[in-house]
Amino acid sequence: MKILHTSDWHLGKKLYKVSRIKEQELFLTWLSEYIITEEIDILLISGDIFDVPTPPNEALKLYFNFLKSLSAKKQIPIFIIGGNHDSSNFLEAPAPFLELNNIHVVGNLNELAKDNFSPYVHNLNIRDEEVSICLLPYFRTHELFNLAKCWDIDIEEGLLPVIEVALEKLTAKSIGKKILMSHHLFGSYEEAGSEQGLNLSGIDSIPTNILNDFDYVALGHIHKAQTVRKESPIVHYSGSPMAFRFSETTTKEVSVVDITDNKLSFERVAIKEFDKLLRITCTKDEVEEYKDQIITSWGNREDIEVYLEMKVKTVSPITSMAETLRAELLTKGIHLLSFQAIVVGEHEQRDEHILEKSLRTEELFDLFYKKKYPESEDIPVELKQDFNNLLEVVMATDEA
Ligand SMILES: [Mn+2]
Repeated sequence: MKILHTSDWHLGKKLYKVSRIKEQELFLTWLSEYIITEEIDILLISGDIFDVPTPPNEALKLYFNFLKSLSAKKQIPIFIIGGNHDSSNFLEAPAPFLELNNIHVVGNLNELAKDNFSPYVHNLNIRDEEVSICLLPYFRTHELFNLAKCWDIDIEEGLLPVIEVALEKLTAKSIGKKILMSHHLFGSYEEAGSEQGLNLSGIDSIPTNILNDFDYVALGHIHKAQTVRKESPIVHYSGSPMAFRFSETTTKEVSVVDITDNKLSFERVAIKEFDKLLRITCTKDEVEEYKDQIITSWGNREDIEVYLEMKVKTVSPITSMAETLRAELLTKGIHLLSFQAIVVGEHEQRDEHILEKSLRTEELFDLFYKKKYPESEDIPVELKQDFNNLLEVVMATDEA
């Protein structure tokens, strides 16, 4: 049995007032095709479906079109929990219709407080494997106070016992391999920079030892994909499918959980890139050179949207450069979203090559090769393979 875990779509989110709907649609098309070709049995979306509580029409359309087209092609159970950006009522409003298509949406803990577990625990048997999907949507402090009152829990020492009891109640109803979906901060994590702060009074991060009864914890909220615990249980943030800030440069992924012979394992799968967010900091004299480089590497790309953020250090104020540059780059399909001229003293005008910092190692290698051998077209396949192998060895050593 295969389960795909994703989160933090933030449908409708803009970058410097520019809509990302096109890329979000490309991602959802990719996801839908991936689910079909890889024969995924269950889809989990761990919160922050939308960027704002009342999303724009185009974001809503995208969401429902995705659910509809996937269900039409292959009806698999889909589980969706609310995140801190979602309005729980808004998300749950179409739930009765979605249920008809085996799509389950939970936005808050209201039913849990009434000891109605049916929205929160789903026991499934697929391909002769048993699994429970437990849904714990993003919750706020007052919801925990309410649960403490309903369940008569002493909260003098803090609210953690309430979460513990909630998890115990969920696992008590579970069978087979147990998967928990949640949208909170667990263990020690590293933020991507585009997350909104969470406020759960007195709890900065929920310790992962209260998750011991689960086998896999499918988290949302942190936009940088990462595993915060490797086993018993695996606790993993799938991350957002796209970068929301120029400072986010890590590969975007989804996670695929496999259950075979009652054994659970998981794999991180890179998403095809639908956009490129580039940052340049350079001196006024270097602008032309960088512009040409960007156009050579990323101009006229049909397959991705290219966005650029530029900081130019100059000793005298710059006039009109931004508009000319913006217009020229746009003819090559590159969107200059931000242009900032920074007036510095003569001695401060040091060149700083920030472009390199916004690239992944493989891309840096491409760039290096093109600089070194401007005549040649592409990197020879064998050389690239050797480089990738080397990279894997280095990464493996790093992790150990
Ligand atoms: Mn988010």
